[in-house]
Amino acid sequence: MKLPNIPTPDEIIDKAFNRASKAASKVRSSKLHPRVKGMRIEEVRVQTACEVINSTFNRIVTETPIIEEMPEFYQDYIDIVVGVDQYKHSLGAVFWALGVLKQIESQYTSKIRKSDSLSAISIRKEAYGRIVSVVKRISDELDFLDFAKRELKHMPNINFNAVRVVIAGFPNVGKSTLLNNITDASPKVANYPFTTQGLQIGNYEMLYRQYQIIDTPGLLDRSINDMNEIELNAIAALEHLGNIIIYIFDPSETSGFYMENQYLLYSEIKKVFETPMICLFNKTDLLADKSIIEEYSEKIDDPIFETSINDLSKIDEIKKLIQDMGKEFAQEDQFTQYNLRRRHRKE
Ligand SMILES: Nc1nc2c(ncn2[C@@H]2O[C@H](COP(=O)(O)OP(=O)(O)OP(=O)(O)O)[C@@H](O)[C@H]2O)c(=O)[nH]1
Ligand SMILES: [Mg+2]
Repeated sequence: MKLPNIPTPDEIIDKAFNRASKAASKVRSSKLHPRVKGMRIEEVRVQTACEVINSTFNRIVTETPIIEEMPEFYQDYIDIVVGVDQYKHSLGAVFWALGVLKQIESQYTSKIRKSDSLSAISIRKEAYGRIVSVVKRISDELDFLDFAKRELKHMPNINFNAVRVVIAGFPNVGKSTLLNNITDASPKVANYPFTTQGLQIGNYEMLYRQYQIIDTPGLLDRSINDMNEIELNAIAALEHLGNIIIYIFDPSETSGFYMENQYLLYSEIKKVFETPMICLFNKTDLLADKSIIEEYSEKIDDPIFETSINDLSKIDEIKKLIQDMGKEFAQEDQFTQYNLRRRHRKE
């Protein structure tokens, strides 16, 4: 997500006062009558300083997306990464400063106009003091918005018109390897758990429909209260993004996790989310006998595939199943987009 640049309070104030001085110099070299010139100089300084700051603040509030208007996944993501309350509070503070600066501008310019050249200077100084204190007063909020900009830069780009498939499972079971084989994405794959730090996304198109595959970091069968930011984002993806969940088991247990625990997590996901699921028993190349697959297959009602990194023949079957299961999702959106594109081309 691209958020606006946030200058520091000192940068904001320096820029405003510099511009104000330049505007004042123009008045100073003008042909105004000396009796009004002094007042006009101070009036222009206050006016310019307020306007310059307000144009920065205006840019910040208009370019920062309104949380409530975003899809739920983004709202959750922002909440997990930086905190929605603080985000709203900080934006509210910038709104507040905008309003106060407008008041200062009209109040002090009118005071200056009613004064004489000498007292105009002290009125302007008072206005400057108030301007500085308003900007400093929201320095924590500006600081937060700058932090949010950096943190949210890598927020994943979700295609809400695509059929979205979320890959879930324990760490190291082969989730990113599957994403790699199914789409054009090249996620990091390594032989130790927790390789995937954030959400990895890959896309493909099949028969005019778009598919987005979202690879999540490994989850453990533990309570939501014990989860870290990375795991919470994976849960947010399961909750708001997945039209379909692919759950990967590692029956070889070379990932370092017992099948029983992997099954517990699967049951938990099944209980909490109503999303249709596909199950993969992966790393079958490492299995001497398949009794463990048979044992767990009996407890699972969802479609099951036996997969292995050495045998990609199942990938097409999995894609075909995703296509069938995904028929009911996003179809209207897809057609609207398609028709719009066609109409656009005709015009
Ligand atoms: N032998 C074998 N190794 C596999 C298979 N699938 C994946 N691996 C290996 O298992 C390791 C982990 O694979 P990843 O795809 O990174 O696993 P992940 O589930 O994404 O792991 P996290 O992102 O840490 O949760 C890598 O070394 C893969 O090469 C398979 O079918 N057979
Ligand atoms: Mg991974």
